[in-house]
Amino acid sequence: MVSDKSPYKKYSGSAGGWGALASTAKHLLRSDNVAKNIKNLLKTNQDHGFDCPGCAWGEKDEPGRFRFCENGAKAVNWEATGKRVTAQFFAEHSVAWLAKQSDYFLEQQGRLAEPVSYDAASGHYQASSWSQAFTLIAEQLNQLDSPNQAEFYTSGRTSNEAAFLYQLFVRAFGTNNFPDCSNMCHEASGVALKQAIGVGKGTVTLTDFEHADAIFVFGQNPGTNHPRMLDTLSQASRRGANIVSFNPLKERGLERFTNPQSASEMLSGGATQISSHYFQPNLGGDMAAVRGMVKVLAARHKKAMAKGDTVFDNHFIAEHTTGLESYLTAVEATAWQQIEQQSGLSQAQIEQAATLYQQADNVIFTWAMGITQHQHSVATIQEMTNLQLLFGQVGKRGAGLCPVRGHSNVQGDRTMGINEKPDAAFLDKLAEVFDFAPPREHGHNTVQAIEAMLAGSSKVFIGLGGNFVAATPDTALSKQAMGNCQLTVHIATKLNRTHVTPGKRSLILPCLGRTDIDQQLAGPQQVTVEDSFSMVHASAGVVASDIGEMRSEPAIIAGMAEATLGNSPVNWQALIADYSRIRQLISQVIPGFGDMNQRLNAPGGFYLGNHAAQRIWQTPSQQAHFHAHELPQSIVPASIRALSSDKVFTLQTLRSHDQYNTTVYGFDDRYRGISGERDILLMNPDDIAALGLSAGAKVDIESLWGDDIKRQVLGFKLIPYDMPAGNTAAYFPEANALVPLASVGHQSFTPTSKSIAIVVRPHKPELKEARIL
Ligand SMILES: Nc1nc2c(c(=O)[nH]1)N[C@H]1C(S)=C(S)[C@@H](COP(=O)(O)OP(=O)(O)OC[C@H]3O[C@@H](n4cnc5c(=O)[nH]c(N)nc54)[C@H](O)[C@@H]3O)O[C@H]1N2
Ligand SMILES: Nc1nc2c(c(=O)[nH]1)N[C@H]1C(S)=C(S)[C@@H](COP(=O)(O)OP(=O)(O)OC[C@H]3O[C@@H](n4cnc5c(=O)[nH]c(N)nc54)[C@H](O)[C@@H]3O)O[C@H]1N2
Ligand SMILES: [Mo]
Repeated sequence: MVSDKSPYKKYSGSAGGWGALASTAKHLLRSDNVAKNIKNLLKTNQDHGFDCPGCAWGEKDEPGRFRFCENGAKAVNWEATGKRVTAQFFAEHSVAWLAKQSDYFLEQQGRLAEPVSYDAASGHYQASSWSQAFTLIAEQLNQLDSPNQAEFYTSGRTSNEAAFLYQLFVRAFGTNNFPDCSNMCHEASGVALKQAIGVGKGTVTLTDFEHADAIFVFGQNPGTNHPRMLDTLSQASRRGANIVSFNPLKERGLERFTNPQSASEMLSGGATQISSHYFQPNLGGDMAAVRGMVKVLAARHKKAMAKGDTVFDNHFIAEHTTGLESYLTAVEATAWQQIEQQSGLSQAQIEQAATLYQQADNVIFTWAMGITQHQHSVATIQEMTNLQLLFGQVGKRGAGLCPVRGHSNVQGDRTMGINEKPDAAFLDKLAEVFDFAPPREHGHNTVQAIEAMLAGSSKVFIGLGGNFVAATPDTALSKQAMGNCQLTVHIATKLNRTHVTPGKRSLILPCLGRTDIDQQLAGPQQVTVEDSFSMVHASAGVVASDIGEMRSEPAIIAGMAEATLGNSPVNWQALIADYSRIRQLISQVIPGFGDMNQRLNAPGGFYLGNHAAQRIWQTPSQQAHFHAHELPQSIVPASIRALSSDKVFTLQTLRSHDQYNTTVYGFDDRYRGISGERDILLMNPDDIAALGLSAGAKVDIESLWGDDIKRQVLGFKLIPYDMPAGNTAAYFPEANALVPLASVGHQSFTPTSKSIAIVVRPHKPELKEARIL
């Protein structure tokens, strides 16, 4: 689809292969710690090594394989840099100066090495001792009118041990204000699945992929974001399983893959085709597409029943589900015209997808951000679940539902209680084990936290990892929210945008990363994480870094807790001496974690179990639920379209191959054929022509929301790309300035980062930009 005249060349290679190895080598050699980094990579995801901080895909316990991918290598490499950001660095550079530097520059400065405290008078961060830092935090927290005036953010790299201690500290302090990265990520999956099947997690294990006859991949770019998943998919493809992708963009990793672990593929220049079928729906069109598939299958079922045969799994439906009738009524009432228009797929294409589905005995659905970051994401995931329930594809081998998580322990953090809406049973257990009254009132999610900080009602922000102002929507507003706070505290490995957007007072507290050896009184410590398949396993750093003043996350949490609460409800420092004591507490509180310390010794860790996978439905009715939602009227509401006389496009904000969320490793997006730039807008070539523009033209992008805020980014380069007309794509975090804070998913409150209404105009250099990054 990219024309020959375009300055952009399609990537001709397969995903993975020599291109990935060459890139891995380039990143390794560019680093200043080559030998150490190679040692690190060999320990990635092995027993007695650390869990890859790259993503939450699982690993089977097979000896002799290396278990890292190109992008995991980048993540490890970036953490293991020998460069250090010291108090001296901050003496040389004011916060105002740092705030003008790029995200790439901030990241490049190296590991944060010493605690520092912001001095508003001089505009610099200055050296601080750990005890001064903890004292300041305790003073500020204890002088609040209410514990609900503080926000405790978590990013999903945090270990189970740190997450458990953090939630205990915060609840003992008295609030459930736990905004976390999950609110911007798989929240919709958790909400939708909990209502439908009683658990907010996926139902499959890695072994199920070996028995699936069809794997439907919705809204996900594994070649970049879960590269180890390509290994699993290519094995399934070689076995003859159909892999059916739904993605508006042609993504190379979903097309073909050369496994760097396969000598024969590498040497022969061979590749495995990944997707047997590739459908390109409109952004937000998946619910309509699945509704269409069900419409086709329901008609076939009706016919079959008339002949005494069946298409659906009647036995499963009768025994395990409720709500079928009203769902099928809703399906019947949905017109093909709406289905085709919203999905962007023809009835014939949808029939083909339905046939592929019907022909497979065992079907797995996987999905990621292309499904979860829309207004109707919960409804879409429930629609996908409905289809799986109709065929009894939940709770049998080789089949099920698989939300592919992002951050390497985002699922575990939730399991440990990082949740602004904890359930009563969990709070009861905390009360029983620790003998205090945890707060019952629901706390703030990420968007509500920003609103509270903007309103001045929340005054302290503590961030356990992450990069809040760059990751959240409406960049200008999030920065203002952060600046409003009395105190902002950042527990982090690397300098980022949030740290140079301080509150009136601010602390940066440097912590150890996954790869570092964590030495405590009882010796080197391990922590645990949970992957997308509910496997809990140990992770222990292997590198004796020059850690300077860095402390582990659990130690920093214990320091804050002790200063704020004293030795209540636990002796915090005693827990830090030996993390197995934290795990003993986890065993007492969290279901499924009994005997955690012993069970960790099993190779590959232990499986938490999943009631839905056993067909035990922990819903109020004890049944799995069909949900009957109406399709949205349109993806961009008519009232928003009416705000401009220009053509309105839908914009998704996504990741390039050279970034980890807000961390920019480089400026290339190899598989999409883009190099050396990030301020780009991918667009269908016919749309570019219809705008009277050509490939490479610079444009200004404004989003439409209907309030009095002007949200625009300027001077983005148009790149023609194989995608349906009317849809566009730009990189996050640069395009975050376009995402309106109030535009969130129903029930999930997730910012709608994959469906933003925009207008695109030729670039006018004299305009002033809303983006402040
Ligand atoms: N290297 C690397 N690995 C990562 C990350 C990273 O930044 N870098 N981030 C981690 C995190 S936190 C997460 S959550 C995951 C993210 O993993 P992904 O969800 O793969 O990440 P995105 O780049 O947001 O890609 C979204 C994909 O969905 C498609 N898409 C967008 N909208 C729609 C839609 O409406 N329908 C359909 N069918 N498709 C759509 C896009 O074209 C794109 O291919 O990756 C994790 N792993
Ligand atoms: N427009 C748009 N916005 C999005 C998304 C999108 O697709 N589009 N995706 C959303 C998603 S899925 C997510 S998950 C969020 C991500 O939001 P976050 O999790 O907040 O962001 P990250 O970029 O992953 O955080 C990177 C920072 O974490 C710190 N860090 C790294 N490792 C460690 C560690 O081991 N410990 C500690 N304490 N700190 C560490 C470093 O300082 C680094 O700068 O962004 C969301 N925002
Ligand atoms: Mo994520």
